[in-house]
Amino acid sequence: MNIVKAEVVVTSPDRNFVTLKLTTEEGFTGLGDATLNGRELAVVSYLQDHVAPLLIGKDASRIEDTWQFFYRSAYWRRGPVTMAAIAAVDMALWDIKGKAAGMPVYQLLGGASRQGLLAYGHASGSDIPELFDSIRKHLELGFRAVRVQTGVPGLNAIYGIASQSKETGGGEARYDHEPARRGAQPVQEDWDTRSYLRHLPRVFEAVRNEFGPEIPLLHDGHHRMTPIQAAQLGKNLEPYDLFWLEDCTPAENQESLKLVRQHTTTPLAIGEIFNTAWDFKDLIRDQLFDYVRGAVTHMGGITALKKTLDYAAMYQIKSGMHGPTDISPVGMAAAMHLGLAIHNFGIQEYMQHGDRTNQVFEQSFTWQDGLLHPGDKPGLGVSLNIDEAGKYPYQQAYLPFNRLADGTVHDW
Ligand code: KDG
Ligand code: MG
Repeated sequence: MNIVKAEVVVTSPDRNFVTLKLTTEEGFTGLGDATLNGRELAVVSYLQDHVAPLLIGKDASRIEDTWQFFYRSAYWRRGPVTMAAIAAVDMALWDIKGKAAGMPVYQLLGGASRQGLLAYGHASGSDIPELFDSIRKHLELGFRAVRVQTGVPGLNAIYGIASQSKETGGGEARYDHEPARRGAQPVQEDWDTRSYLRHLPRVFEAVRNEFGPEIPLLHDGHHRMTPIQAAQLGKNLEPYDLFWLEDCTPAENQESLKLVRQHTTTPLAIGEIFNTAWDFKDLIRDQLFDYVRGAVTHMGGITALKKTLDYAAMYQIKSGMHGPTDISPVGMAAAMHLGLAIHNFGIQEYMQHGDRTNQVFEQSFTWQDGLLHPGDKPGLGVSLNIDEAGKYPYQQAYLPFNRLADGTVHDW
């Protein structure tokens, strides 16, 4: 089952996506997501210049061997660009294996461990009334768990708060709407940790009072706290029984989680910016967190993330795979197949792609009663409409960044 064609498709329907498409001599095709938000073209070059030529003539059925070949033969290990490229190859090979076997990928991974995947949506508001409206809307949409992000008095623009985009001309408010971020320079936002730490527990108190104790609530700290600030926040949020507090400190300093853990029982999620099992290894062994945030797209694919999650399972640490809209529908499908098969599934992030994205990527997943299911089409269940993709060329876009009131750059 040799690979005869390796194409890299860049498209920007609602935001930029990078997709690897492999074709075998029998005519099977496989798709892999290689999207690295804000640095997309680096992965395009890595794939086009260094990976695609080596794929031609390779046996598509040898998934593990191909993974090891690309990881080890590069010599320069790890890093988001390399691992997104390897992830795309790995996903595409699983897709092909599923099509060749006539089975959905989750069957190849051991079959379903549950009926569907509990998914959380992103509720947000610049103030409490707006936040309540957004939570209500998510509950109406069928979400059974919600992430809560809120504006902070005195700050103009912060991570995770929906606003209306220029392009939708005042249509539905979304915080991820990339056209607002398109341009030659990243957008500057502002930050003040003390105001945030004072404000957030009041918001969660109000949300629990309004929506009751049952609904799982999540929050993303997005790497903005020092260890002691994170410890303080985790402790102050304990009465509101969070499902998780995510990325409370910058991930590079893994030791910091020891300090956070000593002070709070609020469950911790970490690792959406990690890219190998090695980034998680010591944290898992020391039981310093509760949910693995790794994305199939950024962790080197299904093969690598499954190994990490199997190791995490030995410590009762569960999955919480990253699933914002910068993970393409192909990457989301891969996450759903993996999440359905593993025993230690925790929750799946699900932000819902826009209509144009859904026209470019035809998908077979279902969303019912708050649960996602990848569907039963052979492979990953996603096909790429090349004509539609061609309508939307790459657009320069960056993630925003933060400055404090005195002008200091801060984690975003
Ligand atoms: O590309 C960056 C986003 O994926 C990230 O900011 C989203 O933190 C995020 C989340 O939890 O979805
Ligand atoms: Mg996050």
